[in-house]
Amino acid sequence: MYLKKTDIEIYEAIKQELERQRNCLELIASENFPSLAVLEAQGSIMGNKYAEGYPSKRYYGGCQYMDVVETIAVERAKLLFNSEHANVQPHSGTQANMAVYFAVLNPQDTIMGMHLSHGGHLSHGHPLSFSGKYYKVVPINVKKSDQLIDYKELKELARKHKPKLIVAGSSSYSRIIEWKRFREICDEINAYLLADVAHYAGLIAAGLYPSPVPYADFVTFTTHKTMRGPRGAIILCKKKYATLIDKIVFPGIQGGPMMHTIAAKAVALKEAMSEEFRLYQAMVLSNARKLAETLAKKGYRIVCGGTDCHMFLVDLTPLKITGIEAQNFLESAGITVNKNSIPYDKRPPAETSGIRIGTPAVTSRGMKEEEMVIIGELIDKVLRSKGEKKIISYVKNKIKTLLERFPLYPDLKY
Ligand code: DSN
Repeated sequence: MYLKKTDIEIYEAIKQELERQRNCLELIASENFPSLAVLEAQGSIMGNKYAEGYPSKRYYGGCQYMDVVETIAVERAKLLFNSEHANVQPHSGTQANMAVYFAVLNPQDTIMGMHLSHGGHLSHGHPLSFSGKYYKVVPINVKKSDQLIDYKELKELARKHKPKLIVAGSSSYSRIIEWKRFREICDEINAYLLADVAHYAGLIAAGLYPSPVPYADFVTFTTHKTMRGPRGAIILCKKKYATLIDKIVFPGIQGGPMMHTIAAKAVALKEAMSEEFRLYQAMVLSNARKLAETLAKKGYRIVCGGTDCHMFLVDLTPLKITGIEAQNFLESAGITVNKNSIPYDKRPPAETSGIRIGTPAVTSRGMKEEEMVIIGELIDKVLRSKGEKKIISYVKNKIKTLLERFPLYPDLKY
C-alpha cells in the first residue's frame, strides 16, 4: 500500500518473493509459513520501541506495553513447554546457543556437539563458528552401520575428554534423540546438558517428539521452523539458571530486544497451544513419513532408515548425482530443497551426496499424505532424468497444478 509508492524496488522484490513462495513447492525442512496474525505482529509498531532489560526492569521509559507483551510471551513459553523459566529475547538460534555457552563456559573449555555432517549445527562447535574457535570441541558421531547416534562412543568420549557441556540437537537427524541417555552421561561427568531443539520444537510442543525439558539444563529453539512463528529464538531453563541466562542475553550479548518479534513469538506460542496446531504437527509427521516411504519404494536410501520427525535425508550416491545437482534440477522444476551432507559423506559440503527434505511448509499449505505420494514420484522423475528438459517442464507443470489446489496467503494482496 505504502511501499509501492515510496520504494518500488523493494516493493517489487517482496512481491516477486511472495509469488516465488506461492509457486514453488517448499521442502526446506527449516522453513515454514507463519499465520497472517504472526506476520501482522512482526510488522507492527512494537519494533519502534527500545526496551532494554526485562519486564518491570527496563532502562527506558514508556515500556508498559512492552512489559505486557514480553510477560505474555514468557508465560506462554513456560506453559507450553512445561519449563521453569523462559527467555524470549534471543534474536536467533545461534545467539541462544551463544548465551548458554557464555553463561557457563570459559574460553578453551571443552564441549561436545554433533558433527555438522552427522546432523549438528554450525553453532555446535564447527571450526568456522565462534563455538569452534572459543572452545575445544569433541564431535559426536553417528554409527556407520545405521547412522544412529553412537551413545556408546559418546559415553567413552565424554569419559575421556570430560567436556563441561554437551550439546544434544540437530539440523538433520531424523530419529528420536534420547535425552535421558545424554543426561545420564552428563551426570556421570558433571557436565551441563544443552538441548538445541530448533528443528523439533513444534513437534515437542504438540507432544509428538520427546521433550528434553525434564532432562536438559538448557533448551534452545528457533521460533520459525516447525514452531511456525517469526524468525528468532527462545531459551528455556531451570529456575536456578534464570538470572544467569537473563543477564547473559542482556546485557551480555544483545542490546535492545526486538519487541515486534517478541509480540509475534507470543502469537505463535498461543497458536501452538491449540488443537489445530497439534493436528497440524501430526500431519507434518505423517507427511514426512509418507514422503520418505514413497522415495524408499522408488529405491532411494533414506539416511537412518526413515524418520520420526518432520524431515529426512536422501542419499543420492546410487544415482551418481551430487546434492547440489539434485538441488538445482529440483529447483528448475519448481521444487525447493537443500543439498545436505550425509554422515561419512565423501563429497565436500559445497557438493554433498544428499538432500534434506522437510514437510512443515507443504503441510502449512494443507497438503496431506496423498500429495506426498505425488511429490515423491515427481522428485524421483526429476532426479532420474538428471535434468532432462522435457521431464523438468512436465514436472514443473504438475507442481503448478498441485500448488493451485493449495493457495498460499490468498488474503495477502500485493
Ligand atoms: N539453517 C538452519 C537449517 O536449515 O537447519 C539451521 O540454522
